[in-house]
Amino acid sequence: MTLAPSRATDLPVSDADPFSHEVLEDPLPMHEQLREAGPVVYLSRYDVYALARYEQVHAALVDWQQFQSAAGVGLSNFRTEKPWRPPSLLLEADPPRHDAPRRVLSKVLGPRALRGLRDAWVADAEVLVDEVLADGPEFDVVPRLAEAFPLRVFPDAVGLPAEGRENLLPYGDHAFNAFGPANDLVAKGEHRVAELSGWVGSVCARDVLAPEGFGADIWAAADRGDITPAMAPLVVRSLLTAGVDTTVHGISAVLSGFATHPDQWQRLRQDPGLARVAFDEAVRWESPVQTFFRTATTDVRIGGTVVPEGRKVLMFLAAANRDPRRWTDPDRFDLGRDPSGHVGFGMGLHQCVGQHVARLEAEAVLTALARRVRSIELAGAPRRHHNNTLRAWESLPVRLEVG
Ligand code: HEM
Ligand code: OVM
Repeated sequence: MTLAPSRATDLPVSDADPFSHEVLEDPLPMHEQLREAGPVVYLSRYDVYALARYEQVHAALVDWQQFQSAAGVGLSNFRTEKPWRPPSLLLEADPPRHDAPRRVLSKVLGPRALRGLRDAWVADAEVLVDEVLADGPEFDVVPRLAEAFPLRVFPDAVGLPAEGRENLLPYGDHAFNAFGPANDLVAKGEHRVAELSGWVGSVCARDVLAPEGFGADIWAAADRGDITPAMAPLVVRSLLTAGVDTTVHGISAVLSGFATHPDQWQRLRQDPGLARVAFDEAVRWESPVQTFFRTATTDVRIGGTVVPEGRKVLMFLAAANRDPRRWTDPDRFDLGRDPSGHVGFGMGLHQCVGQHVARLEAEAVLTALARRVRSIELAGAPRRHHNNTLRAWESLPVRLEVG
C-alpha cells in the first residue's frame, strides 16, 4: 500500500483495498497503516473517506445528523444507485423514519423479553456440547458449535418454519458481502439472490410465522399501531438478515480467543460469571462486523480536512476497537479489561438492537462449556472465511480436555 500526503488538503491518500482477499485474510496491518496515516484517509480505489481511529469512528457513529444511513451503510450510494433489495427500515433509515421500527425491535429483543429464554438456551447449549463431546475430544468449532447453536435456538425464537432454514446463513453472508464493492465475493452470491430473497420474504408473513416468538411480537406491534402492517415483514427481515451470521462469527471469535489464550480460559472456569465480559471482549478484539459506511449530509470537517456533502465515509469498527490511543495492549484477548465502549456493536442511534440476543447465545455456549471443559487448544490450522464486511472463520479445529 502506498500512502501519499496531498499537501493542498492535508489529506493522506491510500490505495489500499480493504475488500481484497489479501486484506480480508489479515486486515490488521492495513488497519494500523490507516490509523497511523491520520484522522481521516482518502481511499483512492473507491473514492471514499476512511476513519480508522477510535475517536473519529465513535464521533461519526453518534453524529447521525451529519453522517446519514438512509443513503446506505455500504459502498453503494442509494442517492444514485438502486439498492439490491428494499432498504432496511432500521439499518438504512434516519430519524424520524427510523424511530418507530427501532422502538418496536428494542422492546421485542430487549433484556426483559429475553428473560424467559435464558434457562432453555443454557439447557440447549448443554445438550449440544454433550452431543459434540460424545464424538470425541477433537472437532471443528465452526460447524459443530458456532453454527449449530444459533441455528438450534434463533430460528425457533423467531418462529420460523422448519423448512428452508438452511437458507439463513447464505442469505446473511450475501447481505454482508453486498455492503462492499461489486467484487468476486458479491458475484459468487448473485446466482442465489432471487431464491434466497424469495424464501426470506415468504417467511416474514404473519401466517407463516409461529403464533409466539419475535416474529409474532413484531406483528402484534403492527396490530397495536406502533408500526404499519406494511412495515412488519421488513422488520422481521432485519432479524433474519442481521441475526444469524453475526452470532455465528461472534461465537467463533470468542472460542478462537480462548483456544489461543489458555490462561483466559482458566479465568472463565474459575469465574463463569465472566462469560458476558468474555463475549464483549471478543467482539472488541475480533469485530465480527468490521466496517460500515455513512454518507455526509453536509461538508464535515474532520481533523484538518473537509469531507464534502454526499460523499461516502467508511468507518473501520475493527481498527477503532484496537486503537492503542484508546486501548491498553489492544491485541490481547483479556478478560481482565473493561471492554465497554467498544464499537463492535456500533454506537449511538443504530447501535445493535440484537446485542442482548447475541450476548445470551454466547453466554449459554460459554456456560455449558465452562461446566465441562478443562482446556481448549487448537488441533490444526484454522482457516478464514472471506466476507466484505464480516471477520469470520471457515474452520477452527480444536481439542478439548473434559473435566
Ligand atoms: C445493528 C453488529 C448481532 C440485529 C448493528 C450494528 C452493528 C452490529 C455494528 C450497527 C450498524 C450501524 O451503525 O450502521 C452486530 C454484531 C452481532 C450482532 C457484532 C453479534 C456478535 C445481532 C443480532 C440481531 C441483530 C443477533 C438480531 C437478532 C441488528 C439490527 C441492527 C443492528 C436490526 C440495525 C439497528 C438500527 O439500525 O437501529 N449490529 N450485531 N444484530 N443489528 Fe446487530
Ligand atoms: C437489517 C440489518 C441490520 C444490521 C445488519 C445487517 C446485513 C442488516 O436491518 O436488515 O446486515
